[in-house]
Amino acid sequence: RLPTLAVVGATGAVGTVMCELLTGRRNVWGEIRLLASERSAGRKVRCRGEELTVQVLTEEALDGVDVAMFDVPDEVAAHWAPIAVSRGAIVVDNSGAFRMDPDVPLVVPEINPEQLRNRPRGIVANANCTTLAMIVAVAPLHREYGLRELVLASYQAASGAGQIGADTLHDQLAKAAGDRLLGSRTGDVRQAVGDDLGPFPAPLALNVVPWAGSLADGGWSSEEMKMRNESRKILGLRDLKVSATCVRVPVVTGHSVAVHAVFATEIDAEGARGVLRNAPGVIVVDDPAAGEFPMPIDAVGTDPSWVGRIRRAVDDPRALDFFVTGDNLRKGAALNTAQIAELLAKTLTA
Ligand code: 2RA
Repeated sequence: RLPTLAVVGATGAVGTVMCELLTGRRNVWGEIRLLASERSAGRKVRCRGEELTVQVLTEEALDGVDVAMFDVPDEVAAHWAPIAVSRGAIVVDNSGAFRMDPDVPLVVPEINPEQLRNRPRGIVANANCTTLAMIVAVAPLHREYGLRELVLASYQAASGAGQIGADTLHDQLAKAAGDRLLGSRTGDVRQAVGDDLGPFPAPLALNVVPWAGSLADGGWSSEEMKMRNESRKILGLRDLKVSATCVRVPVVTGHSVAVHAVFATEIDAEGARGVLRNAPGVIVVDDPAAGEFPMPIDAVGTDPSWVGRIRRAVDDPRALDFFVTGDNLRKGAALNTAQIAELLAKTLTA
């Protein structure tokens, strides 16, 4: 019997991409069950060529599920994931509820798939989308050169804040369109965009907002702390120095990160390019003379992390600077979750 899969949170921005991925990827599942809140129940969603009706998430709806992919808010995951486990499922959770739990592995299949074996709580966590885009490129460089420090600046897309984030950006762009004074001394973007800021603390259209997540200690944002803590856990480097500045930019989908990585040994750009060309889940797009850079408009809808602008730091032969872009709804969320779930399916059917 092929395992039964549940998609919990099937109608959100990430859940929708999960259903698209299940249609396009090699089929390893028997029944697929789509679950969501009462608000979305009854909706019809095409998945794997079938039209499925979204059911309400209840304890009974989880019965018989072998693997459950969760994409719901932290508090919903914290409540429902243990229930799904108690009903017999292995949960792959895309929220932040369990990522730093020492009894929950934080898995990126290209980097630490062996950690899937040890899951005392029956839950496997999926990393934050900003961490994922970057870590897929950083890990192979770490294996080759020994990572010591990361200094990061993110350029995060609106859809990282969910469908409401993408909708808010489109609405604001529509309100701002055509007014050529906007953004100049005489054109007030705040006034043009109005009070509806959606999930963002300031207008995103024609702007960048150096904030994502909630306020953490010392003036850091929760998103910045996630980049630090999750990088340490995934790479198994408890003392890795990480400083991140997370910034929201007016891009619909595709998170980017400018990376300054310091290694134990000297590194050169061509050697790093070679390592990255051979790394799973990475595509090198690095020909500035030809105008080729990794950018969200090209990376959206694709699976890999796109890496470019690779150069050795001028002032430190052990440091490398590069730019990485990935689809935050795919590798940053739905794809990594699906890859983990597929590895679990393999062990269940072996
Ligand atoms: C964001 N990383 O982009 C968050 C969502 N997981 O807002």
